Amino acid sequence: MGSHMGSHPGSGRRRFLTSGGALAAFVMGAVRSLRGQTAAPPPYEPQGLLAYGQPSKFTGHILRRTTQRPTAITDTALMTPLHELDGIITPSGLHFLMDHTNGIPDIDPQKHRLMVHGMVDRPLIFTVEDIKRFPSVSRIHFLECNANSRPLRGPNRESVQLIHGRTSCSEWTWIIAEGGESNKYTMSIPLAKGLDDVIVAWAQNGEPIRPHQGFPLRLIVPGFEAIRAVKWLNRIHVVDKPYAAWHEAGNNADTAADGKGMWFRFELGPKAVITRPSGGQKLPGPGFYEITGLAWTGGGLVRRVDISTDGGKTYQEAQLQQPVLRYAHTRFRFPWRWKGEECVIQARCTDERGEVQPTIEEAAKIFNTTVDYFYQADHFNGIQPWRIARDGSVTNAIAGA
Ligand SMILES: Nc1nc2c(c(=O)[nH]1)N[C@H]1C(S)=C(S)[C@@H](COP(=O)(O)O)O[C@H]1N2
Ligand SMILES: [Mo]
Repeated sequence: MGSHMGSHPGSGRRRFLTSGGALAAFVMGAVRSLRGQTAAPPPYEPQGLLAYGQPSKFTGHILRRTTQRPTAITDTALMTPLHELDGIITPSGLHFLMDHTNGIPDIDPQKHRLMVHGMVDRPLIFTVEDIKRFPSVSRIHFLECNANSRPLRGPNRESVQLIHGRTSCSEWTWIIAEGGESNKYTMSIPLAKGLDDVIVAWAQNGEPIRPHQGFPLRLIVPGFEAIRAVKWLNRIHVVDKPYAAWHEAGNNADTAADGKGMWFRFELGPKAVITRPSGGQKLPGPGFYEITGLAWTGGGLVRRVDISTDGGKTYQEAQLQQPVLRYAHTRFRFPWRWKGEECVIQARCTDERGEVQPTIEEAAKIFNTTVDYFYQADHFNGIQPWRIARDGSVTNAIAGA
């Protein structure tokens, strides 16, 4: 019966409904499987490591890392090991973590509530189960901290993880924004964006969102700096002007070339980062290598990525691996033969708006600052060069500059 219906869904269904023979067979089948169920032993529930699959013990070095020692009440920053990963999805346990809070709240989803109030017809309060009853959709989106990719210098700032690891990409499941911790994390988001594609997510990579990422509910604001993506979401207040809440007033106002503050500059610029070969790695000898990495943009789609192996004098187009998705990491690949000479490799992203990722010197002009001052810049998207020495070791060519 199953294959019959599968090949001709419409007519098969009609025949199934009208044919007494088929119906009789279905009822008998159901009785048989019900009997089978009552006789079956209870399912075995494995414990500990078997109940939730763990990585190989030989990959224990693939961990989030930080440049600063986390303290009880200040920022916690853990960076994704981009150089150890491939594809476009960040495993949930390796998603970067950036908190301006006093610890990860331990929220019981049964007790959690989401309130929507302010300029709405009537205020609404949802449980997590209410949220999950709405029609849902899942989409792949990156998050990137406004502080990512600062061209940091110094001994601990040599790797792609510690420079660019404040970005990760997940499949978020969501329906159609204050956090649940004690110091009231509040963010403003323009209403037009809210009605467009801001999402209340309840799942990450197919399972409930991890506590570090905002369990049980978080906001995702595709393409905007991740500081807007409120975790442990419990309140969406619809208002007619931005709040300039404490966390956004001091934290991320850039200065434009005319000297004015650029508050509420939400969208991230185009960026491509070579993850392999990258700082701290070593090429064992001359020969074939694939240059690969990730590109993304707050402008929507990555249009192209170009690779230079001569420090930016010439560029060639890399391959973009499918799928190429709006506001998602895009994997690029470029076949390359290293002849064993010293060289500088770098990647440059162009997005669908036609915006081209600037060099560090160009970025300094855009942000009206000097290259030396950049270690404090937000939204930094200058091109990151990696130097390959004759012995194959790879270092940050900004740090060495
Ligand atoms: N409630 C709450 N939401 C928050 C934060 C926070 O401290 N509290 N940090 C923000 C910042 S600065 C960033 S970069 C992202 C980081 O998301 P992640 O920790 O899931 O990677 O969450 C944002 N949402
Ligand atoms: Mo951030």
